[in-house]
Amino acid sequence: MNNTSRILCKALQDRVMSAEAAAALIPSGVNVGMSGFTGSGYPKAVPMALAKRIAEANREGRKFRISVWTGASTAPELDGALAEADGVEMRLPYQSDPTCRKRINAGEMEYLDIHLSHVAQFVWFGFLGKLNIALVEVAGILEDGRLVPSSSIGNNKTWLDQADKVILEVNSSQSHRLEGMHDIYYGTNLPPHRQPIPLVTPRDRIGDAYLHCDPDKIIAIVETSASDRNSPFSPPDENSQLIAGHILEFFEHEVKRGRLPKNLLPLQSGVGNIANAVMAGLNNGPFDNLTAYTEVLQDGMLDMIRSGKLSMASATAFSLSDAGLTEFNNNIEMYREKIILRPQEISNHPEVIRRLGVIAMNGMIEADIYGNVNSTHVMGSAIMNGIGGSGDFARNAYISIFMTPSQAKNGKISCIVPMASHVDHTEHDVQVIVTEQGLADLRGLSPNQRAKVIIENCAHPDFKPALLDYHDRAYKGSSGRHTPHLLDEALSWHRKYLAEGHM
Ligand code: 0RQ
Repeated sequence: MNNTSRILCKALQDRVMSAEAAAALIPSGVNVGMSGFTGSGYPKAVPMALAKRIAEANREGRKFRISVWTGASTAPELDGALAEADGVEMRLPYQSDPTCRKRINAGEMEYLDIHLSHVAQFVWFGFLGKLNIALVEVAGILEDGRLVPSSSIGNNKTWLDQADKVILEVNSSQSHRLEGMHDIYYGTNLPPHRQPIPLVTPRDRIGDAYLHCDPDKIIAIVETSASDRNSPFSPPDENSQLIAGHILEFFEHEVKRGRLPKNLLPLQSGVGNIANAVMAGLNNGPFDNLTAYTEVLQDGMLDMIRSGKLSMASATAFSLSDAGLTEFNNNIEMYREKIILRPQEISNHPEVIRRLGVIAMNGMIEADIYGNVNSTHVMGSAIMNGIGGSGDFARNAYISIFMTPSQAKNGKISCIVPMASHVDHTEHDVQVIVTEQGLADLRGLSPNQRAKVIIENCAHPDFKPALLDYHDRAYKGSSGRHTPHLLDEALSWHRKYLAEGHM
């Protein structure tokens, strides 16, 4: 593929049309599988044209709604526009858009928040109903109809395979040198014939660099040129740096004890400020020849590749700032040798995560004193984003780390609580908890031992006495002493925040 022409397949050229014409091919009531993962590789034009159509229909009193399935979060031009138009019946498997969040929490939009590695299998087996239309951004179409994937893969392979009809957006703002960076696994991946995934290091290629699609299913092709969302990157704040420091110290300790190799094990890192701070810490730290087996590649990992600290990164999507994207495009010849993008059922595959011994590092909303982690719900009921890939990694990792500042809302709320108001990761899947106060290594500890270490090492001093007092009284007063709780009191902790108006 060259940089001037992106639709090389002659047989498909007659299907090129405007975004409005393509959006007119999507009827109300359908399930649409869209590309997009953490703000990259999402369709930029058709969802906005569709949102306009939906808004018009709704104004005229004709209810028009579709269900939107994606890889993960997208951008205002997709989630924001469709939610604003009240055009989404069901959203899955992950979102982080403020308008979507508002509608979901107001009961105006259904949301199915599922492990990202599960989506493809759920669709293949029909657990989610029929996928009617795939709407997928690609970087180009080759002469023979093969598709050059864009800046994320997510569930695109599944959407193209499973949908009755396909609409493609061909985005010329994506570098044509993305061609060859992807690895799409087309192996037998369904029971009862499922085979082992033949991937034993993050650098292994096990598939094809292109996506395939039956040309007869392609009903529209739209040319676009807008770039990805590219959220701004802020330098790590003090808490993030402290958290990163604790994690680095922990790694050094583990290497000394012979429980981690000198170049650690493949790293998975969630998105956001803390994750970037950990990457910055590793970039200045003592470990070399690191690898990543992760979902999302942020600026921090690019920095590590550039400095030579990170020798290989496998992911399913980029999530870069504008500066990160410029750096990537300017030096793409170097980066393309060190980055592989895969479908999310492979980037997040439990079998591979366990085999590689991934070190998983994810953010959380709160953890309780026994190590149960809430990643998704404020006050046990209002969704923030979703579980995303955190569960795929946490359960199967070699070491599963959860990180948060010890307090939220300007110190009004403790992120260490007696009983998590919602549990995404149980005490059995959480091995290390870190706040700016310190790190709690929970491996090998019983619930009461864990409570002491979590409160002592991770809770903010303003909340420590109340948590110690709770645990002490629960130990004395609850019916069982294995995981002591005073049930009435446990959740009044959150009730107090509500009463004070912090949530
Ligand atoms: O809300 O901005 O309205 O004040 O939660 O909190 O501190 O900015 O932290 O951006 O790292 O997000 C768990 C949400 C953390 C994220 C979560 C409020 C806080 C703020 C965000 P405001 P911060 P982060 C890879 C892995 C699940 C998915 C995942 C997440 C907002 O990490 O979505 O891990 N994880 N995926 O004020 C009340 C508390 C709170 C609280 C924070 N205890 N009580 N509000 N907040 N703690 C990526 C993918 O899977 C795609």
